[in-house]
Amino acid sequence: MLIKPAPDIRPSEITPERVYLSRRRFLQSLTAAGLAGGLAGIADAQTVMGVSVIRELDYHPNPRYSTDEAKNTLEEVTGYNNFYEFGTDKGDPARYAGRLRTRPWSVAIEGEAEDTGVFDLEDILAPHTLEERIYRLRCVEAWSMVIPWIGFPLGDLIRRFRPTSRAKYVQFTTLLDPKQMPGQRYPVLDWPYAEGLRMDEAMHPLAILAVGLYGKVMPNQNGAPIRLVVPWKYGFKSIKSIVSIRFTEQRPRSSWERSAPREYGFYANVNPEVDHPRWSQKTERRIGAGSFWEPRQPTRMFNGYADQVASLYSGMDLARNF
Ligand SMILES: Nc1nc2c(c(=O)[nH]1)N[C@H]1C(S)=C(S)[C@@H](COP(=O)(O)O)O[C@H]1N2
Ligand SMILES: [Mo]
Repeated sequence: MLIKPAPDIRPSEITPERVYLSRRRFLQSLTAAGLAGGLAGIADAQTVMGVSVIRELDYHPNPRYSTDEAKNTLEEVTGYNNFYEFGTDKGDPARYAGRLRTRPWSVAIEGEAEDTGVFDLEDILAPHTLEERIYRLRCVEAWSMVIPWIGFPLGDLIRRFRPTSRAKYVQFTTLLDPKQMPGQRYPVLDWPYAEGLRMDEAMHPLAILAVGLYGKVMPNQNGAPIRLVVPWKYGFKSIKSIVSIRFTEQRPRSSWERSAPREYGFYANVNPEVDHPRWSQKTERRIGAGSFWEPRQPTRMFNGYADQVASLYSGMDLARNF
C-alpha cells in the first residue's frame, strides 16, 4: 500500500506551504498511476516524507451561492465550536475532537428508499463534484460566522438513493461512541445527536453536505468527515459527523427538540421576529468582529436567504412552527 491509514489530524498540524507543494507532486504521480482516483477529489490523509499532512481538496468556487461578507479566519472557525459530543465549552471541540477516527467511515442509507445499505464514505462521495460555498452560519445562541464550506448539494445525494413516495422527511444521526466522544458520557442531550429536515427542505439547492472548509478536509471539530450545512436555519440543524441518513414518513424528532421542546422547534428557521424563550433573536454578534463594543448586527429573516427559501413555508405560521 502506498497510502498509509489516516492519522488523527489536529488544526495545529496544518502543513507549511513547502510540504503541500511536494505533496501535490506526490499526488499527481499517484493520479498518473491511477491509484488515487475514485474519491471525488479527495486524496486520503497520508504521511509524506515523514510529515503528516492535511489533505487538500479539489473543488471549484460557487459564487452564485456565496455571500461576499468577510470570512471568519480559520482559527475562529476551528477554535470556537459547538460539538457537545466533545464538551459544552466552545474550546472543547478543538481540544478533544482529535481523538475521533474519521477513516474508515461508513454511512447507512436507510428507510423509505429504493437503494438502501451501508456505504463506505468513499463510495458515498465518489459521484459528487465538490464546490466551495461561503455561507453564514447563525447559531441559535445569537452569534454568527462566515465560513467557506466545501461540499455538494444534499439533494444530489438523495436523488441517487431514490426515496419512495412515502419519504416525507430525512433524519440524520451522528456517530454514537462514548470512547471517542467523551461528552456522550454525560446526559447533556439524548445521544446520539439527531436532526431532521422535511423532504422539500432537504432537496433545496442551498442545503449541502460538507466534507471540508478553507480548501482543506473537514477538521474534526467542525464535523468530520461529513456534516450537514443548512444556511437558513439555526446552526444546531447542521448536524456533524453523520453515520446515518434515514428517509421517513413521520416527522423525526431532533435531539434538541426532545430535550427542550419549548426552546428548539423542528423548523428552527432563523427568524428575528421569533425570540428564543430566554433571549432575543433580533440581533447577532459576529465572532471575531473587532472590539468588544462592536455593534451587534441585525439578524436577517432566514439568515438572509429569504428570497430563495421563503416559499417553502408559505401559508405556515412561523411563530407556531418555530
Ligand atoms: N453532532 C453534533 N452536531 C452539531 C452540534 C453538536 O453539538 N453535535 N452542534 C450544532 C450547533 S449548535 C452549531 S451552532 C453548529 C456549529 O458548527 P461549527 O462548529 O462547524 O461552526 O454545529 C451543529 N452541529
Ligand atoms: Mo448553535
